[in-house]
Amino acid sequence: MPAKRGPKIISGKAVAETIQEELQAEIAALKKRKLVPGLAVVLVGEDPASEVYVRNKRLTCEKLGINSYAHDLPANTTEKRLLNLIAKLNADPKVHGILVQMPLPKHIDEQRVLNAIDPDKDVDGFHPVNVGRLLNGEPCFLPCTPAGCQELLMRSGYDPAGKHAVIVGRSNIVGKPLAALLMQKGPGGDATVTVCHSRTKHLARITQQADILIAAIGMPEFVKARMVKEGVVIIDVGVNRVEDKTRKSGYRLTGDVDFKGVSKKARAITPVPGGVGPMTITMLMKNTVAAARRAGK
Ligand code: L34
Repeated sequence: MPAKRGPKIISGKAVAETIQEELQAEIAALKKRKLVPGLAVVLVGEDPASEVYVRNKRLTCEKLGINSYAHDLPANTTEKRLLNLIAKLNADPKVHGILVQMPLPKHIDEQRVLNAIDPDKDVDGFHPVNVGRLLNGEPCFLPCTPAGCQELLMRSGYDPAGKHAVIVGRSNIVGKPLAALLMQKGPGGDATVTVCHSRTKHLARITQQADILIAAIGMPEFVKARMVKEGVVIIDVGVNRVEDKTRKSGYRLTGDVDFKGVSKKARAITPVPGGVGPMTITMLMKNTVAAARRAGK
């Protein structure tokens, strides 16, 4: 018997590079019109994972020629001060996009902060106006992680149209908006979508039906081989830090999927790191360029 080949590894890193090259051309065209896209990146407190993600976002801005405006605030910043900053950024014509990295410290009401961002600068797509537009199928800023998952599927040759996409996780950041995107009529959509979560009964029976399985529950290696069918395409959104004393950092990154086990059955799978993470960042850049283009009209 021939040796079974492993799954195709869907490299988010590589796809992100391609999209970034496309963006660089657009940014160059905007610059000829003296328009430099600007992104305000707001970080409150010192969550170590958030610090890494925010650094990656700022570095990518730099690489592409987007102006990034850093606002690092201490963990004890009041909600009022943060709202004041957002009001200033809303009014600043150099700032086309505003990103407030989540999670925020517990004493700050996240939704109140998101509601304060001008929907035309809401490059995360978290403002209720943009969430509503997404559900209605109107043009809007697409939330970065769900948009990244969709692009990754389309550009890797796994069109979700007519497929059963099962999403594990129902967060406002990933699960809910991704369900809306994949069920949307038209390119990148037309899937039959099932959303599962921590209270779902017989979860494995449902995940076993997935043609495309998206794991976004934030639990390391939650999805096991027995929970998927042969030939499934897997998008692993999880970025979990698990203790690993053999590493200098003291931890390693792992997704929400048992990569090794599931690889025996999957047709294709995203790695962690190097999968959805770089796509999230790239979609943020794409939204920022779109915001600048619109502001210049
Ligand atoms: N406001 N908050 C707001 N917008 C977002 O879109 C996010 N998200 C999530 C958390 N909070 C947010 C992100 O930016 C998750 N997220 C994110 C961004 C980048 C990466 C992971 C999550 C990333 O760069 N991941 C790398 C590994 C990074 C590492 O070494 O830790 C990867 O290759 O997966």
